[in-house]
Amino acid sequence: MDARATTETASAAEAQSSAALAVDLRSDTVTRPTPEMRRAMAEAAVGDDVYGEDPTVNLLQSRAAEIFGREAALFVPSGSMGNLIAIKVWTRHGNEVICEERGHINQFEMAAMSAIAGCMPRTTFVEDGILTWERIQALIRPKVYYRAQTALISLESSHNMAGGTVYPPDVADEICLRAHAAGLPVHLDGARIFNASVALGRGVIDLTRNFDSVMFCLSKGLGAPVGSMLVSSRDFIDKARVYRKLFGGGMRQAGILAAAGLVALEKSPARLHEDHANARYLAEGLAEISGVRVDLRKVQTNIVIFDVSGTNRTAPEISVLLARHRVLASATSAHEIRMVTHCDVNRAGIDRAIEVFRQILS
Ligand code: TLP
Repeated sequence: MDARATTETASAAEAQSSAALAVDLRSDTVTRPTPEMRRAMAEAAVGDDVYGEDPTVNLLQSRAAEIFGREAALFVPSGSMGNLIAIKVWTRHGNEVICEERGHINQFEMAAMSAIAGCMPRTTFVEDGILTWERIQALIRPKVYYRAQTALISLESSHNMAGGTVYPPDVADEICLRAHAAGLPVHLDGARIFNASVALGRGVIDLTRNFDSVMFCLSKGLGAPVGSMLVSSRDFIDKARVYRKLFGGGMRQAGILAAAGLVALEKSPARLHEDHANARYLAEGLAEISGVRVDLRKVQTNIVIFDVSGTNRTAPEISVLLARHRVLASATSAHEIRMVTHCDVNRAGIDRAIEVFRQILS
């Protein structure tokens, strides 16, 4: 056997087992499929989904449409592709898309909105990430032929980089209704819409009914290994399917993945309140450490973003020290760290994270 291959395999396995031993708070994307998901994957009925013949994908799509009270849904490989497809459906080259400055579509999607959809982001910064109609209205271009035209508004709830904040339903509804009156569609990057739903105690239909399209992720807090969904009208989904293929996202026996997604969709929302309680407990624990500043009002879901400038260390330095003690977190800037709770970290793990944090700063 090739010695190099053996070494690589060993180090990949080592990396996996040390990540498994770690308290991994880098993201809720790091979860591993549950035994129930793995069983469902092994037993999934499959077919060629490009031909629309995968029964498990079709079931996932019809359940997602039903849960969101929409005509249709589409299984896509990632949240980023789902957002890009929505932008493509709603816009043409040379259009503008209004979003909050730290929105995932603006900061973390490889400038795909411009590189692939040919659109310019038109952004504004709001401390808690929650746009209002007043803010948006000021960014809409006048309808004159010599200005680029606004074609889409995109909101994010929960707002990842604002620390998991959620749109109050009346604020989101007002934006959607006024946008429609102005002839503009509104897309929701609802990667974590189930977290928003749990935080607000309102069903996802209720929170999303006025949006023209919604993307949500199966592979974040819901714990599936791969995949996101677009939900909307039949007409939108028919167009979205074309763009999914154009972007290389046409999958074949994808029922293997959809099977885990179905388990995630049916079972996981009911346990998200545990992640929220852990995030609050974590935030309160961190807030007691000297030099750490946490805005507890923003800790509404499973994300805690906090400021470490008072510790005399930078956020990247702290995250390296934490990693040495197998507590993993992401530095999101020179002085801010993000920790995300999820189903693979329990209360004991949170206690360990707080304790290690306290130790490395003392
Ligand atoms: N977010 C990831 C990173 O890309 C930052 C994370 O660790 O939080 N919308 C939102 C609001 C997201 O947070 C993410 C992923 C996506 C879209 C994209 O989903 P994927 O990773 O499936 O492309």
